[in-house]
Amino acid sequence: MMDRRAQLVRRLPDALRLYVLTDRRLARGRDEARIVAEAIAGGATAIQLRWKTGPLSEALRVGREVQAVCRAAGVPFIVNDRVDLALVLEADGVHVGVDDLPVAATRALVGARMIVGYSPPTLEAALAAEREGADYLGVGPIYGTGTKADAGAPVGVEHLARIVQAVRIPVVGIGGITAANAGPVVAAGAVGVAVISAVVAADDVAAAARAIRAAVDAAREHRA
Ligand code: TZP
Ligand code: MG
Repeated sequence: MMDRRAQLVRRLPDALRLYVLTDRRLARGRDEARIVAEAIAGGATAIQLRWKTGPLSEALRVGREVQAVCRAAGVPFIVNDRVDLALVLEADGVHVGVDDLPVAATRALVGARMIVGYSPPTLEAALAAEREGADYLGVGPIYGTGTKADAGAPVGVEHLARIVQAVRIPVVGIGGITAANAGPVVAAGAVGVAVISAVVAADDVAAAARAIRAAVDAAREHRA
């Protein structure tokens, strides 16, 4: 019997086609569980609980709700930043960046229990993260974005392509991605796209997810 992480790792190239990250500030009063349910109805294939404001006890409560929605749909549930929260929730994965615990320390804490994602600021950091046990990478910001204040300047799809070619683990692009510009991200070799505002802030969350998913699937089809 393959363990849970091994099964997830094998599914990752498909599970990361449309990776939707929550953001309470952009949700216009709609709660995370509702946004996530609608995003999944529209075709989101992975969900990340991205909690930047408010107490962790609240994150735990919201995380349980979001996780239940993901479980019912068979969609991976990944926790951003907080390894402790991911462990308590028994999430499918945890995603860390330069301001969080390093990949090696994260892997040491979660063992083989869950997948580990990382946001590498450079090609060298991408290679190091792969060596240290990251299962996938999120590279960005690909395009300009107002969602993450410290995201830095856009890195572009050429930088993304260089990382895709250098590592064996799946890579998603993130930052300023919409249905209109997702194609080039996938054409550069990403398995999919990670999105916040284009889905979470949309009037019709399901329709927004559906449009981006269609763009990703079309670009993947074109590449195959
Ligand atoms: N990391 C790099 S850019 C970004 C993150 C979390 C924000 C992505 O949000 P949006 O609204 O899809 O540009
Ligand atoms: Mg982080």
